[in-house]
Amino acid sequence: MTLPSVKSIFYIGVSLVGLLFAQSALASVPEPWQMGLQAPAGSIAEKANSLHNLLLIIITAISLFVLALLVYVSIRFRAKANPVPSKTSHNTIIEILWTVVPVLILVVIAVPSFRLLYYLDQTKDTEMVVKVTGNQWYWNYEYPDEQIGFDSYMIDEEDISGDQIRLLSVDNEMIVPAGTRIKLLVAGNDVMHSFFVPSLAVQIYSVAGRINEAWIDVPEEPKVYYGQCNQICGVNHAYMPIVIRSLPRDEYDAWVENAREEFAL
Ligand SMILES: [Cu+2]
Repeated sequence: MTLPSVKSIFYIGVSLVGLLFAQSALASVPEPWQMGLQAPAGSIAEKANSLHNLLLIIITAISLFVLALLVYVSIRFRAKANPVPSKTSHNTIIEILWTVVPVLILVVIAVPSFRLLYYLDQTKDTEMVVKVTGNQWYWNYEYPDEQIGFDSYMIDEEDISGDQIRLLSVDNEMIVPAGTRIKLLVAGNDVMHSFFVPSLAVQIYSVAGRINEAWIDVPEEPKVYYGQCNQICGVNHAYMPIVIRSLPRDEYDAWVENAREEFAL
């Protein structure tokens, strides 16, 4: 069987599992008993997802191979079947093989891995900027070009209403236009935090005194993306979620107009 067909069978399997655990089309949010990663959104997340799928095939094959070898030697060379053990200490061919083959496997992994790293490292062709600042224990979002800035706090459990999600919904969401490439400038105000939105495959540290740069590709379809702080930052670390809501351009423009008054810098 050739590799592509193994791969396609694997992807069909993954898609079937995906269907079983289908997520809400309107939000990227962790699901109870979720299998695998959240559905990827945007070009970075799609590339990260396919790298993950490739690695899954490779590590599964390696694990099964090692298991098969262990089972084989445990049976073939057990004391009963092999009372006089071999005193072999060297075997040049095997030593070359177990050096060269892992090197080749690492090269196969390194190529797409570096390609992805360089892809997400270059913040170019972005259409707008949002500055994100981590605080104990909330996020602050600033839109420098629009002169908007506001804090974003988690909604307490007792105040949850409607379709809000416990531990994930916030009072002021980061609103962005759908189908836009956005530059994130991530800074910190106190201890280290980490801005992490799994479905967009963005995770970047928020550190006081420096600005880290990242970018996200927000897909065309309006959606809500949920994330959380991903760096232990104190007693309320678990209570500073991230919500990015993408809106159609006209709704976004209306929001900006309103926010210019409500959240003027
Ligand atoms: Cu934290």
